[in-house]
Amino acid sequence: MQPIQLFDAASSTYTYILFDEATREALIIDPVDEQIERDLSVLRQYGLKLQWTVETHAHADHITSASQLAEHAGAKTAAPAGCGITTAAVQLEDGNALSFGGEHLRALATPGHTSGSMSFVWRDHVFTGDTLLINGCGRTDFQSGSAEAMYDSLTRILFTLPDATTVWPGHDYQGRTHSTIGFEKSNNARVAGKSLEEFVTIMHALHLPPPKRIDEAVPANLSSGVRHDADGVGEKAFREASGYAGDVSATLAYRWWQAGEAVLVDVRTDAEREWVGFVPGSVAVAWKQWPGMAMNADFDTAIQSTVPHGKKALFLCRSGVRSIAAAKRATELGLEAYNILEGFEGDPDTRAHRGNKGGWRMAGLPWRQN
Ligand SMILES: N[C@@H](CCC(=O)N[C@@H](CS)C(=O)NCC(=O)O)C(=O)O
Ligand SMILES: [Fe+2]
Repeated sequence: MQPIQLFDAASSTYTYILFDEATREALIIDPVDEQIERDLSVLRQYGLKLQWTVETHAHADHITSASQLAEHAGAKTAAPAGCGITTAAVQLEDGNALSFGGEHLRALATPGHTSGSMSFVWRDHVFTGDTLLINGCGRTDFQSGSAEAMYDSLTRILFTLPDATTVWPGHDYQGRTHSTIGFEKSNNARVAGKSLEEFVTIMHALHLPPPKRIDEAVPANLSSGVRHDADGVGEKAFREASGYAGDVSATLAYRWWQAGEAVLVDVRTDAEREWVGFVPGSVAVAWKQWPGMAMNADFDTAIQSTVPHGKKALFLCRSGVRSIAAAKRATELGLEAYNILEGFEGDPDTRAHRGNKGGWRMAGLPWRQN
């Protein structure tokens, strides 16, 4: 069985789709945001259920579609732990495996292009990202790259895979599609037969111009592809509200929470969290709104003991309705309370108007299913 190889001509990036033939569960490696329609149609055409989006590293030349695929196709996001992609649901360590149906993809730490870069092994295939390229290798001059680490990753990690292993690179700038470990070990112009010193000299002499989109791509890729200046979901996505401190985008809420300024309170029921998913580290205080019920004493007691003095309370529900009610009540109790716009799942109508940008999961922020 072969992986499906797809190409983005603008960045010369290869994206790969692997799947289990029996269950049709699939995984995508290094998806490109401009190609989301193509990728969704390939998934449909093959009848696949996308389980995972996987990054080989935080790219500097294009933006990933991981967060969009999480929303549109229900995939979970995975990325190398060392890449600082804080929004990925699974932070991969060397040797970890991702399962799709009865198949497994194994992560190999291969630093060098960036310090967190990984390659992935599936059956007798290896997806080398920008570590090993055909007759080349990824550059090592930015994003904590290191020629020494690259030499080690090539010679001690990738070149110890069986010679017949097919190599599927993250890019090719000359139209080549794949190679083998055996061929690269004996023919790769940068590394075959070269000492560490010779290799480092070659890498330091490359003097490549920086990727054109680096300033835009790296920050977006550190959030699984969410652009921070995107309409309505940017860092400044805050608006005042009456009866509570304000409405915030999921992305801004996440930043406040990560900075330790706020407590994230999930006001959905246990059943919703179990079925739909939850944010690891959030506090569960259900908001129960029965018709005719004036007060919610359990909520009052729980919320007062949950949010320490001086911290903001951020309320999250399914689509942003119960969280407003909870924020208003918390305000009456003396808290600085915010509603997270469009909740955990987002509101499909609002999303359509905004170009599908609302809600926690849509923003590519971390979440998990039991
Ligand atoms: N010209 C491309 C950048 C190409 C580039 O720097 N590619 C990186 C991968 S992100 C690389 O490692 N290239 C290796 C090489 O060109 O030898 C752009 O502006 O986006
Ligand atoms: Fe790269």
